[in-house]
Amino acid sequence: MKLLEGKKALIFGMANKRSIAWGIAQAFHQHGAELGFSYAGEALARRVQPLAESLGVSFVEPCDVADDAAIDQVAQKAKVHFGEIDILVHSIGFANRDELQGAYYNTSREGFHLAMDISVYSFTGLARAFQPILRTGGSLLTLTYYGSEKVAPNYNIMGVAKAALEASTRYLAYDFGPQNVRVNAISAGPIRTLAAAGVSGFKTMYRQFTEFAPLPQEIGIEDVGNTAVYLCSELGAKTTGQVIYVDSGYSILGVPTPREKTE
Ligand code: NAD
Ligand code: 0WE
Repeated sequence: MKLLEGKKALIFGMANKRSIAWGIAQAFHQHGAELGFSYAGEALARRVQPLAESLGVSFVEPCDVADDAAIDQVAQKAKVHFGEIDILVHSIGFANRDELQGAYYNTSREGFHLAMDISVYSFTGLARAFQPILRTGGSLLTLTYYGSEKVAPNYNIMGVAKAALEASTRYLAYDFGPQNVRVNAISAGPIRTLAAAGVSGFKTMYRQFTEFAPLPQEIGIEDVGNTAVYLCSELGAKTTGQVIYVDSGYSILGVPTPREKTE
């Protein structure tokens, strides 16, 4: 059964074949959606173009979400290419690498602003720019992480940013409700992507994840893709403003404990 037949989806945040955005793109494609991709800058074109071609995607546009004019431009181009769209996926996050280690209180004002701008404001900015061409029954979707709710050592400013992103999801859901556009977030467990590469402590956390989680299974980009399909399809009708967990149940734990050590 194809759940997204006739729907047009624009996906932001593709970097390479490990990107969560790519997992979502593949799942949407399998479910019959017509796709468009946007990526951060020309440095990524070489990686994104072949992925787009492999799914027959012709709308592939750069957009630095720090730039209002760039957001307006991609919205204008999408209007020309698609007319209206049904789905917009925001799979973007960024903080300075040096703020993702050590004490949170060392976050600089500039680093704080940058992380909030790229990881939080951009979702709201995109929502505003695309509002006129979002079709009724459509969906906005963003990606978040459990470090928004509980302390994940080193996640620091990104945890604060994800908390604000989740709050934005609720306010946007309220705003877009009358237009019958739903707004949700997927909270994914740790996945080895570019954004996780070289992050201090990620390896340990990744290894422990499957020892602790209710389901002793790693999270893949295809798992996030499948949940994105459900949320953005008719199956997700009446769900808006929510954070849906794709985390093998990790977030239900009060006392994460390695299973080997339980009797
Ligand atoms: P990724 O590196 O593949 O994707 C992050 C994307 O953000 C990249 O494509 C990058 O180009 C883009 N980006 C950064 N600055 C930008 C800018 N100024 N303009 C436009 N795009 C910009 O890594 P990912 O893990 O797929 O991350 C996607 C989302 O998923 C992020 O919001 C991340 O926080 C979230 N997430 C990741 C994990 C994980 O463990 N990997 C877990 C939960 C949530
Ligand atoms: O949201 C993320 C990734 C966030 C991220 C990662 C980087 C690394 C490279 C944002 N900006 C940058 N900037 C860089 O220069 N995740 C959920 C993955 C992640 O990142 C962590 C984690 C987890 C999990 C950082 C510290 C601790 C845990």
